[in-house]
Amino acid sequence: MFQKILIANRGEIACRIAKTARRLGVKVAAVYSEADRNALHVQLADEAVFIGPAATSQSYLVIDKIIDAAKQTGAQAIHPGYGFLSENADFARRCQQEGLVFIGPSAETIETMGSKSAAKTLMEQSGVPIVPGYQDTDQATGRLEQEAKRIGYPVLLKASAGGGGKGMRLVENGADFTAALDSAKREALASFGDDRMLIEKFVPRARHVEVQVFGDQSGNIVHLFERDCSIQRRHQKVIEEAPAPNLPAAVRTHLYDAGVKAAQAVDYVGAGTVEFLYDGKDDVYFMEMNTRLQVEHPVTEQITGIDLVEWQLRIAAGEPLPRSQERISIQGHAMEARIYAEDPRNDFLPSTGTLSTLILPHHSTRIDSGVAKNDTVSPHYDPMIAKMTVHGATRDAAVSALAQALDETRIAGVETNTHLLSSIVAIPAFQRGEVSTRFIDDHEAELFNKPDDGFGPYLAAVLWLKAIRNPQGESSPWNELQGWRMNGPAEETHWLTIDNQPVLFKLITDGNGYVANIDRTATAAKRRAGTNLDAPLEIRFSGQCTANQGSLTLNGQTKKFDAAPHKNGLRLWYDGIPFDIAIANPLSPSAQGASAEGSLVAPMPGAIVSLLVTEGKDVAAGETLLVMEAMKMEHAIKAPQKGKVLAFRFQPGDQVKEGDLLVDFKEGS
Ligand code: MV4
Repeated sequence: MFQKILIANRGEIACRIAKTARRLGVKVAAVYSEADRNALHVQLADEAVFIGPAATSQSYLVIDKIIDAAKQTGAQAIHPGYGFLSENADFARRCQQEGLVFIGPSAETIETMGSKSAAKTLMEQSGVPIVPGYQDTDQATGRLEQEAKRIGYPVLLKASAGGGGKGMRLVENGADFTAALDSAKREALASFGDDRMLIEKFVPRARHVEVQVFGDQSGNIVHLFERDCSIQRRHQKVIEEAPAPNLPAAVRTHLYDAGVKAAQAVDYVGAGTVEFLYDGKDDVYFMEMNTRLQVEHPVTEQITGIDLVEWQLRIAAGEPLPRSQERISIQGHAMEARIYAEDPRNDFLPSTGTLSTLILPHHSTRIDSGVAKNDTVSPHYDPMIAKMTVHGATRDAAVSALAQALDETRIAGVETNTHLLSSIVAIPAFQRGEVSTRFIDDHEAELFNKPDDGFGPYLAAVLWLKAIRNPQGESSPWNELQGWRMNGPAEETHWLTIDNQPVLFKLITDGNGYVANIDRTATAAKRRAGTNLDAPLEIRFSGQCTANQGSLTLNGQTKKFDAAPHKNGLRLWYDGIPFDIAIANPLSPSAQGASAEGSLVAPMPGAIVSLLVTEGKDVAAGETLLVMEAMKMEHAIKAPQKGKVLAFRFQPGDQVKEGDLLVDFKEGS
């Protein structure tokens, strides 16, 4: 076994690899960028090497810096984790030239599998089923069009160099072919610098099933069963499980056989994943092979009891596969959910900020995370906060455990997909194992509808404000804003923002409860409460609250809630459902009305991609003014209302900070 390895990664996967290495008595050297000085993966390592600025192109992706770090620390091997340099054939080759062990397959294997068309051709020759299609070198438009017709519409265009759905287009009929081809090629060229295309018959409502394989240096190959990763959003997996539900026994056997055959065809060494499309009936088709450890490997670890990183290290060190196929078996069912810092209601835009609250379940749940409370989610890296993996005797048990784990999660300071994940797990079709790649689209209404929040969360927020501003009755600067009368019922005032309007809550103690008197002019509040807009709004309620939890009784119903500071307001989990409530500062001018400027600032740090209108131009509400790129995604900045673009403050290529004003804009026309 190695004495020391270098982990060329960060975040949860770097932490996960470090834990296994240390358990095996292998010393761990980490690398870290400027943004990661205090990161968990650095704390878990025996030593760490600084490799430069936060931007990955200047740190984690620089081959020379990683090789230097390995030499400097005397590491014998490099574990690339996933992402970054993990599927970079040049890097694997360079390790070899420098006398370092790359923990993964050969550079040739990485190269072959890196080209979708080369991989498909090889798989076809090796007897692995592939989706009927065209993956040859002749890329003339006429030829591609002719092949699409032969295959039969609908077809899917895929970038040969691609992945993650980039450069992918569904073409329903011949009339749309050339336009779709042009746009797919353009996207592929921009993303991969390579616009070669392959064409496939479209498999409707496909499922994504993948086989975990392992090979050793003597040519032995085994599989560790399959995972189902069909629940995805924008080609990003969000829930994975093992084994795949509702998979007929014959399909399962066929799948393992195809996975092992694929690995054999490239003399596979180490951990690999062979991805297949399953048509939901009798057929599976090879899609691609990932020549690395996958994010979702914990579900396989849970059902097999095997530490996949340990196997990777042993195999890279020259040991044989630790177990033969007969000695690898499935125990129960495992499910993983990925918690991301992103906003599902805003097109899954990544959300940066400080994890001011981070409470993850600790009973019967495996947590893989690379962050701690008060760490920041930066725009430079993948916004995954944590993976939670549960294991049950049956799939039903795993579903319940995952539901509970998600319900116990409390994160504030950034937006997260936690509630979306809870909603997915609550859908009966999911509970029956009826998953497909269209699952999130098919259940959009149930998954994204804003819950009917009524007035409860706002009154809970008032109780919370009361608790944090005056915990033991001592005075605080906030109390100075509050009315005070010598003889009369105690009256407090609290401001909250409802539908972008500041709303005044006057709170009068009345017996064991309170009467909230809500500002007559607060039309948004009244609309929410469903009252006559002219009537004074008085609500009787009772409840109690500490700094982080409370209960509220309204209309005879009592609801519990948890609360935490969130950005400039608070996040409430009212009856288990998260609500974000902004606290209005009655003294600030922006509280006088919704700020039109708000949407013309950079929502996160990034770079300006393009300016879409000329300065001085009149624009309609919602018209896209410019495009910026942040966290590897393009984001359109739109006119908040009808108006005129006076000036752009930045040019394409400029870097902008979160909150930077991007456009001088005049409302009206
Ligand atoms: C497909 C497909 C249907 N038919 N190929 C490939 C890359 C991946 N991110 C999406 N891919 C698909 N390839 C054929 N011939 C459907 C998808 C697909 C998908 C696959 C797995 C999981 C989620 C998906 C969501 C949309 C489309």
